[in-house]
Amino acid sequence: MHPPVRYQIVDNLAIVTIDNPPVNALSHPVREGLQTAIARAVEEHDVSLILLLCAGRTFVAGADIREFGQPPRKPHLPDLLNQIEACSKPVVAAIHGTALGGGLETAMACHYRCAVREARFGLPEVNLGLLPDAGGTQRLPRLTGVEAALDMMISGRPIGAGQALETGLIDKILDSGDIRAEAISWAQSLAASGARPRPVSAMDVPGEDCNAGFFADYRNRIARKTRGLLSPELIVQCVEDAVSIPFDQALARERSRFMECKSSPQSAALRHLFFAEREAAKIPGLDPSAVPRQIAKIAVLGAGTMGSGIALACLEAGFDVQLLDSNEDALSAGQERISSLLDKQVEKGRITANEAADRARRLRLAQAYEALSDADLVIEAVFESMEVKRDVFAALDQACRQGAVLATNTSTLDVDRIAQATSRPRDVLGLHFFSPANVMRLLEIVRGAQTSDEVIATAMAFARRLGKVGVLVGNCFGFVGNRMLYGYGRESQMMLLEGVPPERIDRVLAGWGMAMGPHAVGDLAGLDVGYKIRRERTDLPDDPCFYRVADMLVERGRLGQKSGSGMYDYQPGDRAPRPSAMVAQMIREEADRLGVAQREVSDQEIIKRCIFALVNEGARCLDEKIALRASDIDVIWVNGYGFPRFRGGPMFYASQLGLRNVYDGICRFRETLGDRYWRPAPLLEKLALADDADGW
Ligand code: 3H9
Repeated sequence: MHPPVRYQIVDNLAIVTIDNPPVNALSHPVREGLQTAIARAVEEHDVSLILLLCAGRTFVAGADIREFGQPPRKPHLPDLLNQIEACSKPVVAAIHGTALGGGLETAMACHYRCAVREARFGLPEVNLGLLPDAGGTQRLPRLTGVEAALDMMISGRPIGAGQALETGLIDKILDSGDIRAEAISWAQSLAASGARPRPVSAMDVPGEDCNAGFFADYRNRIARKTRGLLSPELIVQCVEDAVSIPFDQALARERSRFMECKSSPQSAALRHLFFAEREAAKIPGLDPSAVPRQIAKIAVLGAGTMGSGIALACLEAGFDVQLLDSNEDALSAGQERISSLLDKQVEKGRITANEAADRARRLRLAQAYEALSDADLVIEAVFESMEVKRDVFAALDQACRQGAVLATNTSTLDVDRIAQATSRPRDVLGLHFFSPANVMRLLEIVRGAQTSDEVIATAMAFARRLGKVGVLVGNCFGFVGNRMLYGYGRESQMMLLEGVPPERIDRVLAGWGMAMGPHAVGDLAGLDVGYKIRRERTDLPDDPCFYRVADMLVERGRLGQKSGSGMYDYQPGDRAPRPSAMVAQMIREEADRLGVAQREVSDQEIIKRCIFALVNEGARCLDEKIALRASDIDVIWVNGYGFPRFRGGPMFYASQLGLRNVYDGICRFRETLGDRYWRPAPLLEKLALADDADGW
């Protein structure tokens, strides 16, 4: 095995190279190697300056996240970085790729920093429920000023080299393309000019932007985005320390706050998701020789909200896109939707006018299937009806070239029946996007019984190109996400009949962390969508209460925001939901008619009924191999359904609660609410009753 840290002398420079693929994380052997290398360079008389570089594709991308679950081993990163900073010879960091977390902290412990123009710099610990713990909360404000430092640490978003130079984070941008050669020559010029160690810890924090009210204002500004999270508040406290107490004391407090974060359930949940999202890309059993097909031209069929959103997502990823709809009005409405979304992105400064023009130019419109003859991938996004979709796929079979991938964006229907309408079911699969398709990160990739491994590999690669998390799921009604949604929605509907107002259910679940409450979501998505799907199903329970309130609203023309009223009332031009007296009365009368007793339902019960229903159905999906892994279910619910990231997804949350506790809770609901919906899933029961029940 090659050493993770190399040491080399070039003239008067000691060149220390970290080489720990894939991302040069600061694992224990790296820390040890760095400590030894720095000590050696200090000892060697001929060395006047130390240059720190990384091999491979990136500078250090952070501490080794896998080590957070293990007992800490010396040298600890904060101590090592203090040792680097205290070094008697100047230390220069040369950065390429991404300097993230402990990586950027390492660079800040060096005395001088240079970077290639494409390099990026960030402290993304907040995304893992953590805060920078190797002096980052103290050194960054000293270099960039308080506000810029807070913005980087609270958003977790990296900045580019230009901004890093402007804010004082780095000293020089290297332009030649040969980072090693140019960094050596810059380091030598520093040595020749007699550059001295320049510890950041000895600098003053530029204080002009933190008058008395500054931190209070800052907290207010971030309150909505950081709702429910622990680490952002602790980051702000660390930065308050940076401007008010000596460096060493502040460092000790940074450490104790970091430990608080690290041991929190939130951080465990967020770290779980970090690995879960990467694990989702790995498909066990997939033929390793299955090479993704080349995708350049994409056709999207159906120019409605979903179709145009998918088209926009593909344009944003650089594909040529053909939007096809046989209805001319629908087609031009789709095009207008896309161009108005592009305009908005330009207005908000997210893209330049040139980028918008380039995207618009790559969009072509068509009305006839012949236009699809050269498409590499066709994504069907027409009306959610089996009959309609089968007709479409029979026509695609005629129009598309051999080797084209044929995908349906169905959100619930049987992908195999759709595939059977073609002569090439191996090329057919589901690509289930979530609305708005250019924004939502999730792509459920539905494997049909005959879908080839090559087509699955193509879809996984396609999801990556779109910047989405692709999760492979099996074929059944609603796949993983929408199948589980049925249980969640069912309980939120049942509780209405039991006398819980919709606004209370929404408030409690949003308070628990869901991005929105279920009734507000229903109004946003359109209640008619679920209504039509329920009409298509033949396997619904024989239960007059099942989604009764939603059905009544649709039958009264209350479809949600789009019709100006749904579960809630809306005022023109205002999307704020207002409780409706009429709906409250309608629900009361219907409960009376159906004989549903009104009961006191606690906030805890609201949460448990909705979330345990999810977990129970998730366990069935896992048992039936509709989901490959419990962690895939978590990735789906966090990225597609507004499940709070800081709770790690429904299955992780259940593990944290203890599967036995979840099982017991479900059994109690079976006693009070009956066993129609509350039979524990066999897998949950098996795991919960096993002696060592601690996860899936
Ligand atoms: C920290 O630094 C705390 C300190 O303040 C204090 C400490 C005392 N550790 O994402 P990719 C793996 S907290 C371990 O697919 P990309 C990843 O799992 C850390 N493993 O590549 C994957 O493994 P596999 C702060 C890591 O090119 C492989 O590397 N830093 C780590 O799309 C490739 O990853 C961060 O939060 C790690 N730190 O993106 C940065 N990072 O192949 C986290 C990656 O087995 N990392 N792996 O699935 C990233 O954001 C992205 O990985 C990066 C590359 C942008 C670097």
